[in-house]
Amino acid sequence: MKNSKKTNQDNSDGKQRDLDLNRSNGENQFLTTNQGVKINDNNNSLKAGERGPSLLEDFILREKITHFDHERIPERIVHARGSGAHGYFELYKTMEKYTKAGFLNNTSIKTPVFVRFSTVAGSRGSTDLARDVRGFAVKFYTQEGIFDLVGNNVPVFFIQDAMKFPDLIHAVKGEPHNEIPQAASAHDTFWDFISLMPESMHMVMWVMSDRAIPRSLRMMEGFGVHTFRFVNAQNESHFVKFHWKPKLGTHAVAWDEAQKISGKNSDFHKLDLWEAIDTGNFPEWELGVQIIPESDEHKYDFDLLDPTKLVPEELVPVTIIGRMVLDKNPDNFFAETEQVAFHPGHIVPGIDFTNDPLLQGRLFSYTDTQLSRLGSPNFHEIPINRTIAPMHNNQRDGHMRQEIAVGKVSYHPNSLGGGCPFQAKIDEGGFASFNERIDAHKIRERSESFSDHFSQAVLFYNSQTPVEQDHIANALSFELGKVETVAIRERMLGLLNQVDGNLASKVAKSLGIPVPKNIEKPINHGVGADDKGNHEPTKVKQSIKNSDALSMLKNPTISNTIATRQIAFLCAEGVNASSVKAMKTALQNAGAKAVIIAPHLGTITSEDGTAIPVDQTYKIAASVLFDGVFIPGGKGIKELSRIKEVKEFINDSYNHCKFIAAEAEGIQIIKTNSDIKEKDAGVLISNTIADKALNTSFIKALGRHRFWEREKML
Ligand code: HDD
Repeated sequence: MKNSKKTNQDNSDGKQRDLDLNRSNGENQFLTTNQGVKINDNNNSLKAGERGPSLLEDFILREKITHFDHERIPERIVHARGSGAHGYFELYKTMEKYTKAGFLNNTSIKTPVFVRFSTVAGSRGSTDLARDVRGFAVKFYTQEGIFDLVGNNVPVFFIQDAMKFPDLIHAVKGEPHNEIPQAASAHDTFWDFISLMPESMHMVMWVMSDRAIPRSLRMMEGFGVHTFRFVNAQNESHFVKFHWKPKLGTHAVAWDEAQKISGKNSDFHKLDLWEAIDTGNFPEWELGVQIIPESDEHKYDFDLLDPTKLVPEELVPVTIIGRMVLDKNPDNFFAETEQVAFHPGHIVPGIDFTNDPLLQGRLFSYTDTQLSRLGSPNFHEIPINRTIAPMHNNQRDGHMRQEIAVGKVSYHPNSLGGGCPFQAKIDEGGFASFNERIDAHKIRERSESFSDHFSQAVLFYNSQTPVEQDHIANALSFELGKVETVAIRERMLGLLNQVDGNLASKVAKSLGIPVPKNIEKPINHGVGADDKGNHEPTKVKQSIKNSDALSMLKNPTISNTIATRQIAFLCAEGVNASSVKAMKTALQNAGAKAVIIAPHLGTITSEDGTAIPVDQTYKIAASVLFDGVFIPGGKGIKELSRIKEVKEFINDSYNHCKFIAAEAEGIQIIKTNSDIKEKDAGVLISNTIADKALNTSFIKALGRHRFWEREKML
């Protein structure tokens, strides 16, 4: 099937054309069985008499029920909940100097991609707004085969060695006796494990930061995490770290907001991505690389092979090399988003692995998990997974095999098939692993260069703004407050104290216990890099003290656009139409969306008799689902004082540090109908109807996303 597209050079819609072969549409068609027999009655089973038992011979009923009974497959062991989208990647400038990968050499090729974003810990039906890492997996359908960049929205990982991965996941998932809690790390087993694994401290800082509660999947960074290799045509290798930088900036919600969103709309992120693509607001990321020559392998005060470390952008700048645009929603969630199978081991010539022990373990795990999840070694034939590059080999048979391989030869070498399919020489595109020299003893140990567990946790914490540091302390107070075992809380305070004394004291205060002076070593293992007590955690002096790129609020790539932001207009009968229209137009011109909320659906009538269509009622809308609030003027607007949801709406917006604007009579609603006592710079008001200056300053303010300074006033 797929061989018909082998010579395709215009790659941009190559995958879509490939998927067309499997797309079906029942429009204007008869209903049939799976065998193509037209069905005459889809409402009644075949019975012995009107009130009699169903007959076994009813092949239509049996087929329908049997298929239904087998509709589910095991959910992913991690990253079970996800959202997918199609798109393309295009290169800005050739990377030929570093890699021979075709899609990174030729700027005229648009490479089709399929992306799946996910949470990690929760089940398929869990909330989008869990405090969690987000998966950021990209499948590039290149002309030389599939390249999967299976990353996260956090650039480091909890553990250094894949040997600990099952332990980490067992600890974070719902506890085995009662499967509680769902999609949450705030429980004993997770923090028990973490408190015994100081190597996790850097990642813990990220996960306790607002990075773990993104405003949108479209507004988060992505990272390949491990150090990979680029290999060029001369067989020279460079180390490389991959970064995705969102065009809309990196933004988060507040923790209280996240919890409320989970109740109001647990599909918040999924829907946001879907609607953005559906309305033509295609999300976009730039791909950046940090390239490090082989000769610099030992230059840094951390080990490039240690996945709990990042390479600060101040040491090695990120070079932007291309962009990815997501421009098409999947047609079918199960066929595409659920069945897509990523694997860090899917690489193409020009890209290679390093000896990062976490990456090495992943190389085994992903095929293995697809075998149990998708049920067959033929999962590469599922449409979303199949390559658009030519594919021929001597692998045969197995469950659900689709390919009809012709001929009698299925081995190599052969003479009967003329030696085909034949091996490719390197200059014909054949993959050859980078010929790194390895001369070593077999050992089960970690390198001493992996034993600094705190320096980058400190670097991350010190690089945050005071607001962000407060959020980390609050998150830790929440999480450890839910931990029941006091010894675990104490051990965590001991570890936090090694990151920052002030942070540990703040959390200790909330937990009502002192920061322990000496942490007692847990009885089961040394709190060291290995169980043999070798390489106790050490703090290495970092060559840099601060990295702005680590802070969401200081990040130099932060974007001030308000494109696709949703702004709630609190309206009622008798609103001033000009006030609504002027602000709506100004927001729309800046790319944002005005959502009219009123006591009932249909239309409301303005002061001057204009009918204004209503988008949502106060029973449905909630502040946490919006980015900002506008209360227009108009005599009828005082009616809002009688609607109890309005008060909650305004107070939540205020408490979550959102920008609020009000005009004329709308100001009175803020004054009398909320807890906002003092004017602050995040509340913008004007007595004039359709005030251009107010509209402009509101748009500018919304570009800052949040008025976090307000937290100090609350
Ligand atoms: Fe993993 C899924 C990312 C370590 C084993 N992982 C999975 C997905 C992402 C990541 C984004 C979801 C892919 C999708 O949307 O289908 N995983 C990471 C990152 C890691 C990491 C960035 C560290 C840097 N993972 C990791 C280790 C192991 C696994 C160390 C095992 C040794 N991961 C899996 C898995 C999953 C998976 C069990 C579950 C579903 C799947 O693979 O397809 O094999």
